[in-house]
Amino acid sequence: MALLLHDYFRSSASYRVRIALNLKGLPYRQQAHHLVKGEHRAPDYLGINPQGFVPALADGDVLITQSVAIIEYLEEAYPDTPRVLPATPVERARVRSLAAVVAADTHPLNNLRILKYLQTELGLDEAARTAWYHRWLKECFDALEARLTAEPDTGRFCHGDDPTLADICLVPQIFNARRFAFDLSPYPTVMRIFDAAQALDAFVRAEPDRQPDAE
Ligand SMILES: N[C@@H](CCC(=O)N[C@@H](CS)C(=O)NCC(=O)O)C(=O)O
Repeated sequence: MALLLHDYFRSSASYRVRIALNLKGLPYRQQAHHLVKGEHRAPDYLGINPQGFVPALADGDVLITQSVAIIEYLEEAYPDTPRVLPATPVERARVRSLAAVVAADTHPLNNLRILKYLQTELGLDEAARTAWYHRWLKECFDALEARLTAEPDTGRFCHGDDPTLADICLVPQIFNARRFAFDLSPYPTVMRIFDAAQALDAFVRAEPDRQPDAE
């Protein structure tokens, strides 16, 4: 089997790639790197990804980092698999734009190294760190709820009736929100789409607690 995913069960960026691989029916092996134990900063892993992030995907001799780049690679390198980007440039732009609300503008503010920095360098206590986390989740979900409710291309999923990159980014962000006790009740459209995604085996199998390294 050619595909090897470097991941961690709780990593939402890795979770995105697991969903995409499952939707595409591409078999893959996993190699876990325990983030809390700092295994992603070990020299051997920095040789794979000098940024010290999971995920990274090895496809034979090809090594790709950054979850959205990995998913777009899979889309292009395996064109006979189910698509996670729609057909037209306008539709693809909408899907990428929704995905970027999570992947570009929210997740980078709330990942492990930022939370560690707030704690160890800025001395913020747990309540302040949670307030930070919730602050950026609120901006994210307020914007997504407004867009997904108003825009006519929203369907059963974020875009139409099939899952796309936008849903792939949304679902792990909702898992993060729940883990940090963020109230999702003001977001009925977002949660309707979440429920639609969770009805699919490809999303369920990618869940953090179902991974071999889950604790
Ligand atoms: N933009 C990157 C973000 C990757 C990322 O932040 N990964 C997190 C886990 S979700 C990580 O490895 N964090 C390590 C750290 O913060 O020290 C992607 O989409 O792949």
